[in-house]
Amino acid sequence: MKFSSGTVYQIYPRSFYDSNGDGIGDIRGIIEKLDYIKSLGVDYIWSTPFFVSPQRDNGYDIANYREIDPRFGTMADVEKLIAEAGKRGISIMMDAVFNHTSTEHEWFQRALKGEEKYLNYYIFKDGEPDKPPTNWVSKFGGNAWEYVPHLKKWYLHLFDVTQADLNWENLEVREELKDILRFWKKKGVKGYRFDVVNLISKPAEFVDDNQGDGRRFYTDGRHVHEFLKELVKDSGIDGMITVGEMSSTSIDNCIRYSNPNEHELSMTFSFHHLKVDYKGGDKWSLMDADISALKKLFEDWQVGMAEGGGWNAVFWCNHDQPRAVSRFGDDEKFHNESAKMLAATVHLMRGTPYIYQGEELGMTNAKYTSIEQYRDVESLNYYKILRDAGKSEEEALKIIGERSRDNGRTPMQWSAEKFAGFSSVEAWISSPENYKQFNVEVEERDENSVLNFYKMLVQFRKNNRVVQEGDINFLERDNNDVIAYRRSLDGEELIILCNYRGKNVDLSEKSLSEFCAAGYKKIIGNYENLADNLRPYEVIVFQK
Ligand code: TEU
Ligand code: CA
Repeated sequence: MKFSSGTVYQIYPRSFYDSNGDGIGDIRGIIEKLDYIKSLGVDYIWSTPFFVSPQRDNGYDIANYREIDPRFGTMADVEKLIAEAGKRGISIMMDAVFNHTSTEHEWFQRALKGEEKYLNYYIFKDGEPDKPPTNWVSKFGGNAWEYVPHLKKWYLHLFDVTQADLNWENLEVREELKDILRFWKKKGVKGYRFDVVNLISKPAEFVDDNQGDGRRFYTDGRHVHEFLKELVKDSGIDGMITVGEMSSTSIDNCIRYSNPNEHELSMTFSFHHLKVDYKGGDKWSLMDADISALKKLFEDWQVGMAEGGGWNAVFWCNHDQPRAVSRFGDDEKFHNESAKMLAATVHLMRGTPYIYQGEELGMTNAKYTSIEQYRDVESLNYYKILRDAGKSEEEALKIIGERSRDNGRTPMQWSAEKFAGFSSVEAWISSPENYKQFNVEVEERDENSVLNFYKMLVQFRKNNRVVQEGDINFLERDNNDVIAYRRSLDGEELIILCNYRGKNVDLSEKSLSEFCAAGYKKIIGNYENLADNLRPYEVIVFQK
C-alpha cells in the first residue's frame, strides 16, 4: 500500500520519556505523551524494539519477540499504548528485527547445546579456531564470524557478536518469523518496519571478498524478493504499512521491494544520501557534506523510484544518524533557518516522510567531550579501532563526535527543566546543553519555532494532493548551493527552492523576481519577505 498523505513519527523509547524515574524512557512514557504526538498531526508511530533483550545493541538484539523488556514496561502497557494511540487516530508500527537474534534467544541457546534443529536456524560453519570461514567485516567492526570452541563451529554475525544471523534458507525459520508477525497483528499493530531486511538472503557459497567487506555477497541477496513475498503473503500483512530498511541497496531493487504489483513492502529506507559526508565512502573519515552529490542522489532516487512505480520513505534522521541540523545545516548561527529548510526539503518530496523524535525541535548532535559519555556499541568499538590505528584521543573524539549514533539518542527535550524534562533523575545518556533553548515547552509557545514549522508541513501534505501524488522534477541542477524541485499535478504546481549554504546565493535558471513576474506566489518560507536572492539556508515554496 502506497501511503502518500500521511507522516510517520519514529520513537526511540529508551530516550523518549521516562515515566518512573529510573533514567530510561519507557512505554508508559510514550502513552503519557500521546497528546503531544497527536498535536504533530502524524498518523503512525514506529517504535524501535522494546522486546526482551540484553540491550547490547539497545534492543536490536532480541531474545524474545513476544515479550516486553521489563526496563520498558509490560505487555499490558503495550496493549494500552496501541489502544490509546488508536483513540487518537494514530497507529503503531512494530520493528521487526528478523535478520538476526540475540545470542541469548532460546533458539541460539539450544543451538549452542548442539541441537541440530536450532543449529540450522543460524549460519554455522565447521572450522578451526584461527581461520574464520571468510574475511567479511562486521558492520560494527572486526571479523563477522565468531568461533564456538565446544561446537568447533563458527557463526555469522553481520552486526555485533551477540547478534547471530538467522538462516532464512531454512523454511522453519521463515515460519517462526511469520508467526511473530501474526502475533503482533492480533495485538493490533498496524504496520511493520523491517530491520536491515535486504541482508537476509545469504549466498550459497561463503567465500572471501577480495574487493570489499563482503557486503556484495549478501546485500539484496539471491532470494530476498522471494522471501519477502512469502513472508508478507503467509503472515497476512499485505495491505498494511510496511517499510524495509535497506542497507547499501540499489534503485532497481527498491523498486521491486516497494512497487505495489510486487506485493513485498510499501516503501524503503535507503541511505546513500546520508553518506555524502563520508570521505572515500568511509563513515570514520570526515569531510564536509558534498551538496552536489546529495542533490544528485535525491534526484536519482526521487525520479528513478517514480519511473519504476516504487515508493520512498523520505527522511534525514533516525536513531542511527547524527542530527541533520548539525550535519547539513548550521546548528548555532542559523539553527532555526537551517532546521526548517532541511525539513521542507524532504517533506515536500514524493514519498512518505518520517520524523524522528526531537528532529521537530531541531535537536542537535550531543556535543560530548569525553568517551565516557558514549553508550553505543558501535561508537565504543570504533573509538578503540581508531585509537589502535594511531589516531590521537582528540582526533578519535572528533570523529566519534560527528559520526556517533548516540548523537541521535540523547533524551527528548521536553522542557528547560533539569534533565530536559525527560526524567526526574539523570538519564542513561546525557543531553547537550542547548536543551534549554530547544525543547517542546519553549517551541510550542513560539509561533516561529521549528516545531510549528514541522506541524505546518505535516498539515500541508495532508491538504495538498500535489504533494501526495504530484510528479517531481529537479531544477537548478548545476547549482552547487541549491537543491530545488518542482511538484506538479493536474495543472497545479509547487516550486521548492532550498539554499544549502550559510550565505546569500543566486539562482541560475530563473530569479526570484522572474518567478513572481510569472505569477508564482510564495506560500511557505523561513524568512518573512522575499529578497533578491536566497538568504542563508533560506527555503521558499512558490505556488502557481
Ligand atoms: O541498522 C542497520 C545499519 O546498518 C546501521 O546500524 C548502520 O550500521 C549505522 O547506520 C551506522 O553505519 C539497523 C538498526 O537501525 C540499528 O540500530 C541496528 O544496530 C542494526 O540494524 C542491527 O540490528
Ligand atoms: Ca523508565
